[in-house]
Amino acid sequence: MELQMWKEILNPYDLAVDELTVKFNHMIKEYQRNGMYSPIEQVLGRVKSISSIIEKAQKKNIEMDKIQESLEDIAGIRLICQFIDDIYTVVDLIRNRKDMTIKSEKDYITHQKASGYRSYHIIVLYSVETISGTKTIPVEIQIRTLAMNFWAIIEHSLQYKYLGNLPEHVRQSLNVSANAMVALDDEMSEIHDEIVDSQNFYLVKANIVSDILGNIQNLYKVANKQEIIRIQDEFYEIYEEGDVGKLDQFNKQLDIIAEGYRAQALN
Ligand code: 0O2
Repeated sequence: MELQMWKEILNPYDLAVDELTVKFNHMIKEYQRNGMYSPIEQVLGRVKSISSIIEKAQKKNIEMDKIQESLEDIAGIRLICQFIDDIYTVVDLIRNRKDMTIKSEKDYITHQKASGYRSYHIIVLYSVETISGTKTIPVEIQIRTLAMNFWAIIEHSLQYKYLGNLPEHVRQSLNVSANAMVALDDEMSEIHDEIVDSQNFYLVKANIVSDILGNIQNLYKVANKQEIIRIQDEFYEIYEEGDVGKLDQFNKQLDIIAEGYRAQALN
């Protein structure tokens, strides 16, 4: 096939990778701007090189004119996450999108490959507008953790170096490091839970403080100045201690005081 032909064939794949890279990067920005944790850490995109396409087509006995229908990973997006749970969050985000349709999914995390490879693969059908009209093409989205990505990159380059015939000692090292990768991700998942817990803890504290401030504001209307000053001083003292239990207790006391004033007003 002539180089010009390749360029024409690869053009929509190029566009799809560019567009999807922008879209997924924008998701990260949206999370950050809203002060939220982003399940996506990094977005990478690539169009398979012509030599890799030819190599894969030969390996799979695909005729050159059938490449576009038969190869689903000419356009590839890689989404890197911090934690395993994030991967499944990202999978759900993709499932809910209206600008792509899921063609197939492979969960190599639950079903780790014999090589040790772990990753979640989704083939989506994605439409791009080119000067010759709308083209709908498959895009392979690989979703994996930092640890999974590290292992896969190393293994891939070793496979390349040894032309797929890994010496026994290299194979063993890759097995050991694959186990380490699983252990690292599991360990990190534990920390993930702790982070979520601590975020919830701060949310609870923020809500109690907001209730207290609302209560004090309401008491301004009914209580005398000296009592308000006493309540405020007590609040600052407890707040500085940082004990959420004490803040909650204090808030309940304020509720009782406010209730007392309400009852007085009714009599
Ligand atoms: P590249 O250079 O990364 O694009 P097949 O490729 O024949 O195994 P299939 O159906 O195309 O099968 O898809 P599969 O198994 O989902 O794998 C597609 C891609 O996943 C591969 O593309 C790799 O990127 C990655 N992958 C799958 N298995 C392994 C593995 O054992 N080790 C590593 N490092 N990566 C893997 P390509 O075209 O092989 O390579």
